[in-house]
Amino acid sequence: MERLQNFIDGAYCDPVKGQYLDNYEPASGTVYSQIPNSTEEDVELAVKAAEKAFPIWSEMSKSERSAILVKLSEGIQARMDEFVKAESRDNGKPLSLAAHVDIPRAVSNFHFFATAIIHYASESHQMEGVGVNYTLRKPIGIVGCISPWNLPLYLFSWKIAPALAAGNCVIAKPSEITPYTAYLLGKVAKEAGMPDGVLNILHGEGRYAGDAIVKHTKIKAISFTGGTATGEYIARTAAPMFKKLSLELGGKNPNIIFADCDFKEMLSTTLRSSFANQGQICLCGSRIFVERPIYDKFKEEFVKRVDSTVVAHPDNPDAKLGAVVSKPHMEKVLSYVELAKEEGGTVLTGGERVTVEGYENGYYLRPTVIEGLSFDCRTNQEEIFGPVVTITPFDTEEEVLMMANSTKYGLSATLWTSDLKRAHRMANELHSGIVWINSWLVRDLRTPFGGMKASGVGREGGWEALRFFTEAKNVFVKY
Ligand code: TXE
Repeated sequence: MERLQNFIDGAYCDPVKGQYLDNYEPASGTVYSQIPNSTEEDVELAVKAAEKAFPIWSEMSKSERSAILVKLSEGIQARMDEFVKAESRDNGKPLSLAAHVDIPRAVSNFHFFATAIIHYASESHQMEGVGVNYTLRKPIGIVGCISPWNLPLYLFSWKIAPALAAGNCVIAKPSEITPYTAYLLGKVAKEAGMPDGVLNILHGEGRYAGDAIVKHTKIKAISFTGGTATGEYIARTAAPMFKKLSLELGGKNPNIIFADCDFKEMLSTTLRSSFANQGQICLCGSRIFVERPIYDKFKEEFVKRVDSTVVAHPDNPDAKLGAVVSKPHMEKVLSYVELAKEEGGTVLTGGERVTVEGYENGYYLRPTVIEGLSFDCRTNQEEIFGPVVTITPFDTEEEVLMMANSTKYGLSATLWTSDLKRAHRMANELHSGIVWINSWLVRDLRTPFGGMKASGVGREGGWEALRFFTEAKNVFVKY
């Protein structure tokens, strides 16, 4: 059985206490490797390595750091096939999705921040006749990056790239459910010439390794992506320590469809925004609101397309959906289908486990569409994070805005209409950090990324990320 290792101080190493976790392959439901279940002793080793490396890394010129991050980006690109297979095997997503989305985006994340840091400048404020202010934006020091299992390397790199570019040393922990691509990254960083101790990658459960990172007094900022409940726990722990916190949490995103939309384009995009990555993207539009005049037409067309969606082994080139990430998560999603029925919903299609021949123990679910629920029932208020959407008709803008804004979340929203005035009006009123009009998941890495309310605190992307990973210092000089 392959045993993964932590990557600390530029070398792979076993966990100090010798504890390991089983790592499952969702497509077959079998254990295929083991990972360190790291403890505070491992975090301490990583912090010591990061402390030693910080002067070297932070005093490097931006262009030197940039060059190393470009090489890191190119290193992943050169190993595309290895990373794609590893990601798909670890997460259960179709190989095609890992190949077209996950790993190319990880390559882009490193390349984007390798170039952004070159242009990252700070301000100066002139006080006529008195003096001049200049702002220094210096690296924080040692930062912690903790990421989830749904887009493993994509979100892992989305955090560590700006942290490294800004000159920080990083203690990073991927999800214990999908550790493999982060594990591979260690050697790529080494080969890219990253000094030992700059990037430290630890594996293990959030309650042990994750908690130890959050609690360590020398780790001055935490960038976290994951569940809202976990984010709340981390905030309670880190707040009294006055750590900088970036929290990217859950979502329950509305997909609002007006009768005047481009129906064909809306339908094909809505299939993606509903079920991409088995619905395990916090940006998925899981609550679909359809203006009444086209509700029946939408329902008939959408359900027909969902019915013909191929759920198969991730290696199958026809697979639109692979396996969901774990058995507990599969059971959680199925429990929400049962809840929906109890709340009065009608399952129009899906709602059950799929048996894929030869992989009977894999975690496969049919994409599911449910109608007839009230907008404020639990199924429509709580995050399911699986291939399950609800559809609900509406009559007026006011009504759909009220329903869309009724959850505790505020991450993203999608809006389909040909009426430009209505589009701007709605975008302005929706409680979300991101609004896609006549599109979904179009991403410009320069834009502020994140949500409001229970979807998180702070923003990632572009200058937002570089500002998070630096401390601003205002210096005034008298003439
Ligand atoms: O989250 P968890 P998961 C959300 C998504 C879903 C959840 C799925 O909505 O609810 O994340 O990811 C570590 N101290 N988003 O189940 O359990 C854990 O080991 C420190 C939203 O993985 O919160 C893992 O590495 N760390 C997001 C990471 O936290 C702890 C996009 C996430 O685990 C910890 C993706 C603790 N006490 C998923 N407990 C967005 N908004 O972009 C756990 N961890």
